[in-house]
Amino acid sequence: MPEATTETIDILDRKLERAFELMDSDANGELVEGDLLVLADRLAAAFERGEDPARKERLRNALHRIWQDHLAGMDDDGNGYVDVAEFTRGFRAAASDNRGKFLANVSEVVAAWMDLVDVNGNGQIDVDEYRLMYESAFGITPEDLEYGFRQLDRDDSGELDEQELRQATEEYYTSSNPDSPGNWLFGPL
Ligand SMILES: [Ca+2]
Ligand SMILES: [Ca+2]
Ligand SMILES: [Ca+2]
Ligand SMILES: [Ca+2]
Repeated sequence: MPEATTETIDILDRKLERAFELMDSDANGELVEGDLLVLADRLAAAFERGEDPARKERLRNALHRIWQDHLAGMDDDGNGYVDVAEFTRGFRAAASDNRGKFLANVSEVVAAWMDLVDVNGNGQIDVDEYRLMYESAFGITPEDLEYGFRQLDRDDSGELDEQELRQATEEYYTSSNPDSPGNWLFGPL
């Protein structure tokens, strides 16, 4: 494997730190399984489609699997929680050592999340739904949102389909390229 430059290391670390912040619901820097369950409840409560218990359960199950299969084993110092350094190290390792299973598991989390956001229920995410996904969570400018959406919508159809989301998820968690469209999965970095 060629040595990565400092710059390319930073972009993947930044994305993983962003993912950590998303998952650490009480923002105390200590990731435990309870954070993921709170996250599932919070997202389900934020969207009308989350009132359907099956959708909420799907997201909880997907996050539980991430915990069980990957995160639980990342607590290297055994202090009962995963900190951001253990998380970035562990995610990098999981994405290279156990890539197929890891990507299937994170894709299921993204799909379950998108299923809450898919207001019109057509199985795809349009720009209004994409906006809805972030406006409650982050202070993102409309320009950034539109730009990010266009990055992810590779075939310019005006909708993000499952394949586009899967590709974005893979790039988000594994690519060190600062220009990867998938870097925009969770908005600007
Ligand atoms: Ca926490
Ligand atoms: Ca730890
Ligand atoms: Ca839709
Ligand atoms: Ca598309």
